[in-house]
Amino acid sequence: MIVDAKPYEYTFDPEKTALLVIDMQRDFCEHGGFGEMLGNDISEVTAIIPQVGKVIDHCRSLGMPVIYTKEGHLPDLSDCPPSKLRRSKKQGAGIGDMGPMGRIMIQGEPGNDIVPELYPKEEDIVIHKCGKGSFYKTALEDNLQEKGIESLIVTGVTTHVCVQTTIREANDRGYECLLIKDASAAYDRADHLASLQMITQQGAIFGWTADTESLLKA
Ligand code: C5J
Repeated sequence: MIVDAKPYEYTFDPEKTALLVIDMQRDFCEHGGFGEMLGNDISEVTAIIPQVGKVIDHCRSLGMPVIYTKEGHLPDLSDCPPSKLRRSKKQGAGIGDMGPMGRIMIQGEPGNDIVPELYPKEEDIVIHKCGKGSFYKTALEDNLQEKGIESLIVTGVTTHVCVQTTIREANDRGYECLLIKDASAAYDRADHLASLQMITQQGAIFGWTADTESLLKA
């Protein structure tokens, strides 16, 4: 399949492609979550939920694996670097502290879950990650290799943090990544736009970008 994309057309075989849905969690997308407690306006992020849903439905219809990631930590915080913990507390959103949706950024707490609109199905893969990149200390690479995946369609939040880190990690591992522009977001639109530019520059140095409509047309 060929998608009208930047910096030039993106070609993928649905049988060798997976969809990544990065961190579409209540903690990042809903009022009272970690993202908002850090001082962010969540409107850019909530606005993409319907688009992410469209991409998920489309990729499912093509038989592609759908892989969700969730950023969070073990209840005893043993997988949280002290630096990350310190900085979160300084920002007034201490990881592990009690927040409006349970303990902030802790696996199994209501805030750590995927937003209800995009809830994973039984057959989907859900990756728990403690870092920004989805490959760091996770089984993602093994999952992809088992399925013979060579290309990744990427959606989620936030474009300049977990999404871009994951695309860079994937690129170094040889995956061809397409970021869906209107199914990804940062709290600040400038960060989102800068990330799109960084990914596609120098002839797709990290990957390609396209909008949902172009993916659906392909
Ligand atoms: C952040 C993420 N922004 N999912 N995480 O801390 O991008």
